[in-house]
Amino acid sequence: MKTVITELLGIEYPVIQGGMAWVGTAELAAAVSEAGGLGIIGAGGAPASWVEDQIHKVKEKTDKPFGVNLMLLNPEADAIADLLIKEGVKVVTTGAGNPEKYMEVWKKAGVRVIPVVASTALAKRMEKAGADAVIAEGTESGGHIGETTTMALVPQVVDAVNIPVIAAGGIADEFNAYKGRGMAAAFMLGAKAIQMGTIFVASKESIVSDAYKNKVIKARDIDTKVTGRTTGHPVRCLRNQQTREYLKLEQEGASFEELEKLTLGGLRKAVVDGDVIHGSVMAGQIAGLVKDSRSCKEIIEGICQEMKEIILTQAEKIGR
Ligand code: TUI
Repeated sequence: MKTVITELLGIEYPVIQGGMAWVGTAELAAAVSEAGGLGIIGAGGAPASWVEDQIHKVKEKTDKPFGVNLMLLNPEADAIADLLIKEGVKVVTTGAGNPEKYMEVWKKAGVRVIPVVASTALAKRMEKAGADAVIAEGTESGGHIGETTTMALVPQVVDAVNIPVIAAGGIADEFNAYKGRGMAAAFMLGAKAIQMGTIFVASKESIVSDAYKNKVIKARDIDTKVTGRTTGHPVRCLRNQQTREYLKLEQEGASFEELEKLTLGGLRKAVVDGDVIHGSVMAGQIAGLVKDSRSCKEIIEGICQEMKEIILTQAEKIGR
């Protein structure tokens, strides 16, 4: 399946894995890349030494292209930015900020730079700074989010820039005769690839705890909550005791420090320890559509194969 993104990145399918902290390990990234998509190591808040180790592990597992997501609030972001060049990583996606200060060195080193944006303003800035593409991530996504929905954001970003746009947020067609419908919709909005996170959290190769996977699989459409709107760090998670307590405290006007205490280390707690009661079970609104655990190959091939068919059959129906 050829698009400008598959050509740019040297991959078989226009599917990119979301850069998920704790979840985007070497195991998942290698599985997505082996399946023909672009696997991503999620640096999250991890030290540079951990990222280095994961890069080495992916290189052992696959010869196919992979990338690293640099979460810009990471205290070791500068060191990780340098590490990516040293290790010859071909693609970097960024999140939770503006990566402008790294763009020049990355570009000089031949790294493909694909920032996640939640607005047309940042998309334009990234294009000017030399980004190869942008990921327009709607508020349906899990984790740290912007305000605008994928449906509204993607076409506006597509019109605002001349570089390719990758759509993210709310795409995870899996358990349905029309597996490719979300991807087809994204392409109709002008996207040239999709990024998915939640569906890969529940995949066979994902190392997250069974409790986390089961919570994603059991989730319904209305089961996510956004905490941290008042602190300026809105984060979407599956609702549990932690989100309930957080939202109550937030409503009562609790201090930033008090709120932070509740979520500190929360993602690790849910992913590694399997504590989905007190931990942060980050997931997107599309979790309700994820109804079983499949291999990354099944997920990617299923969605891409059915996408073209859907576009053709829908066009036929409209024509009638
Ligand atoms: O980054 C993500 N998702 C994440 S990061 C993360 S770790 C974290 N946990 C708690 C608080 C903060 C981070 C968990 N999930 N997605 C990409 C993304 N980037 N979504 C939204 C943005 C974004 C928002 C505002 C990017 C840039 C921005 O503005 C930057 C600027 O300077 O204009």
